[in-house]
Amino acid sequence: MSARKIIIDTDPGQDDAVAILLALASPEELELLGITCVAGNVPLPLTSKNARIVCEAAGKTDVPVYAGSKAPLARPLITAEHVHGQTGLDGPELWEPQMPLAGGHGVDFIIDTLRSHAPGSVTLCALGPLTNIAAAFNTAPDIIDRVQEIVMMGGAYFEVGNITPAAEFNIYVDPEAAEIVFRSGATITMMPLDVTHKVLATKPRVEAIRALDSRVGHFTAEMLDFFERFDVEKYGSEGGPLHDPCVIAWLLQPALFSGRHVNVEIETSSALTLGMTVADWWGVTDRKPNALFIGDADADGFFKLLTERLARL
Ligand SMILES: [Ca+2]
Repeated sequence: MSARKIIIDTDPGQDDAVAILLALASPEELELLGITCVAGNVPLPLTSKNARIVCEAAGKTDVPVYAGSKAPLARPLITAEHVHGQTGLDGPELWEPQMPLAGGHGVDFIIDTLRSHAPGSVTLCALGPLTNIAAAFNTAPDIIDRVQEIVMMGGAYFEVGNITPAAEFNIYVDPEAAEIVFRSGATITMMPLDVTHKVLATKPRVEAIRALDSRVGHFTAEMLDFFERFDVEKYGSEGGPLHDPCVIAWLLQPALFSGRHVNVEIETSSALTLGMTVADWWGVTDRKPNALFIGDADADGFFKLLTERLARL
């Protein structure tokens, strides 16, 4: 079987970085056509720099990295330095990347790539606010039917919100973009906090990655050392949740996950619940299912996969 073609749309972010590394370590299954960066965890100049640092850490500098949208579609940007640190990648010692940014806008890259490949042959992996993907759908509605699948990290239902009591960060930052994507008719698999909060980088799991004793192993372990602080303090959990890598792990080993096809609508107006992903888990409406809402994961299996793949870099 040939590798599945993917674009990673991202706002690195330590967990984004681990997701990118997992994809770069899996060329048999995933052909990474390009990385498009979006403003989210930190502003665009930092996310587009961090994505290149991650590629350089992996020694994979031939992947084009594009800068995309610098602000949400209709709102001022909200960032999350309180989780990710001032750089977005706090933890390891960072460097100025040698890799240049690819020429052109990330949104144009998404449009051009979907138009130039066979319909149904390119998967979009969305690891940040959905601004770039919504902007691409707005500009070029013809590409929506050409998307194989959108696999995204975002939202929450039973687990409720992290940035507000009701909303998860990626959706809250750009709810209008999320609404466009969820109403687009594209095939969507979502990794909400309900599942990502079960995939915790506990001490023994981080130490297994550090014990790889490679550049990538140390880089990853040092990011996770920093990243766990926020969640350990807030939730009393045993480590930081590896939100975004769930997206890539799903593509590699879907059997690690389980969920339900449900209807998910995005709240875009309420001051109280803005950005909430209203998931009809119990089927109490006649709204048509539009997303596979993942609710559970085999966390040990996930870390076995991650550690084994990082060892290849
Ligand atoms: Ca992210």
